[in-house]
Amino acid sequence: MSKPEPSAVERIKDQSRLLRGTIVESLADPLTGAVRDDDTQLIKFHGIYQQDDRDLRQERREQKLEPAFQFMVRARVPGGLCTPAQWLAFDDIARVHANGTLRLTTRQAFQLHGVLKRNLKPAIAAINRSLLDTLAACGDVNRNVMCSVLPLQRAAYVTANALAVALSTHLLPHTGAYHEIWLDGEKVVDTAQEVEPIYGRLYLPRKFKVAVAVPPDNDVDIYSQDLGFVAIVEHGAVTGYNVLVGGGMGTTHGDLATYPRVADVLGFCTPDAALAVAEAVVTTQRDHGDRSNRKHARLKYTIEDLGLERFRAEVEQRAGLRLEPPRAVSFRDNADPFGWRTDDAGFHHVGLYIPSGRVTDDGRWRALSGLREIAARGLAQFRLTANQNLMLSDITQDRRAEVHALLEEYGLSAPVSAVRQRALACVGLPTCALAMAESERYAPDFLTHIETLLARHGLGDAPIGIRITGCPNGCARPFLAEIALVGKAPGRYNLYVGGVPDGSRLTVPLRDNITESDILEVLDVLFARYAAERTPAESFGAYTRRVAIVPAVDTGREFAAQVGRLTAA
Ligand code: SRM
Ligand code: SF4
Repeated sequence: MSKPEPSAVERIKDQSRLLRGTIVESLADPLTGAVRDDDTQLIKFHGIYQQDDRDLRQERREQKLEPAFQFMVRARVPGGLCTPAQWLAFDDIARVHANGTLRLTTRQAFQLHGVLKRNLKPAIAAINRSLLDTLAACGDVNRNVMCSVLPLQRAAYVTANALAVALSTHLLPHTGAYHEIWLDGEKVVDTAQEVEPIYGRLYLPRKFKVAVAVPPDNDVDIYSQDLGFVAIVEHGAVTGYNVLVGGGMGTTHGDLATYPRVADVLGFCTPDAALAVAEAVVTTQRDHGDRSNRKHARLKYTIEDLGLERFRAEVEQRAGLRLEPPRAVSFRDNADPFGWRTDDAGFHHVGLYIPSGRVTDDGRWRALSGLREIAARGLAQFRLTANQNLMLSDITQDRRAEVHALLEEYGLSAPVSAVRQRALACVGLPTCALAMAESERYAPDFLTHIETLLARHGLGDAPIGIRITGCPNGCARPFLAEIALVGKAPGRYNLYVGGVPDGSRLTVPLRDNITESDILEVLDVLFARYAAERTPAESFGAYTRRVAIVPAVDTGREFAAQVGRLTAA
């Protein structure tokens, strides 16, 4: 059988001279707000997406104008840890070069929206001056490396965070393109001589995601990552990591060959072996991943195709070591910690709720202004969480009262229901080109309906995890939620239930393509039963599985089979 043709993106990467393409020429073209077609793929590796304001599409079409092109810029923040000075820098960049809001993402990164082409270079230069950058925040490379945020066992968290930073640095592309294009760095004279030691000139077949978790917190949703390191902590110190591989969320409506997948446990490695193991996993994916079908190119499919045993053997051979049997771990929760905590070294931390990660000023809730003030006074470190929230951390005893007062003054400690605190919603409309339905803009209203329903059934404080996405790509990791809505068309969603609070099990497809009133009707019945029949401390997701409201679905293929049954019905 002949080898399938590489995908169009492979051709673009191949001809790009290590990610240069014609980005410089695209930026210089004053006749359009867009970049050239091939460059739209290449700028992703530089942390940029070309978008247009979808709210304005129709009007602009009628006026025979080109779409309102603008760019989303994503900055890598390894482990989500950002200094007050960096927070201030992003606050400033958002006002001067973007739409005046900051967006904290589900991967602990910053996103700026609404950046015009002419503002890209100054924005990226300013980000780099803050000692963060946008290189490899998107594209077929390793993305922002995540790490649990709550440093209660301080030494273990410092080690875990250091690993996240080391992984991020180790897996960065080596091309000089980024510095040349955005920072006026010296031009590489002969790009043919330039090498990408880990990726090679075609980079990876698809995006790649890594996280480090510190049990019992699974705030980074470790089972959804291509590669996860689970810290094994003994007597306060990290003795090694369980290595997880092959998690992923993305699916395509109507394509049963695509499915979300919970990561497998590959084995245990010592701390000094972690980088070698990571590199071996990455290069195995580089060499074995599917380069013809991008819908089948993530590591999860490579592992399904190779089999876990062969995959492990390949990784061990490349890393030059044997993985040990995994250690026993148990996770408590994949949500963020909220409110005040004190770690074992006496530092204080406070988890703040940021609705869908959008930092802005909205009535009495003035996050943009309040957080700027806290940053300006240098009162705390800023930890972006994997659930779009923020932890102000490392606050000393003598500054705690001052932080507390500022949080009150700016409305940031106003009480919020448990269900709202745990909710995630992806960006969706109007910026996301792939959105089929509203998500971030819909979440507040939908959650109000849910709060009403829960109250009606005496479940007011039930901490049920709800996640909404505007399409099945899974950016808010919906397929690990207790309840998920996934956009199918304007005002229509697929409904899923049955994930569990520790983030270890997939949701189960329950209804296809239904409206808000249908969703609320289904949930009304389920909440009534849950209120009456749950066992003490039983989560909503675990309940739906126990009483078999949903069929058993644990693997990606079972998930796809259930989608097939639903859509055929
Ligand atoms: Fe995502 C594409 C937003 C986390 C799976 N994601 C996109 C794009 C760039 C749309 C596009 O390609 O044109 C979205 C930009 C929207 C906008 O206007 O800002 C987008 N993804 C996001 C963010 C901002 C969601 C959020 O509300 O926070 C998250 C940014 C993370 C970051 O800082 O790097 C984000 N995306 C995720 C996650 C969650 C995670 O990584 O933990 C996933 C699921 C996990 C996974 O990858 O399996 C995710 N995004 C996708 C996919 C589907 C990938 C797949 O395997 O099929 C796409 C589409 C694609 O790659 O083709 C996508
Ligand atoms: Fe866009 Fe879909 Fe991701 Fe939401 S899940 S941000 S709609 S790609």
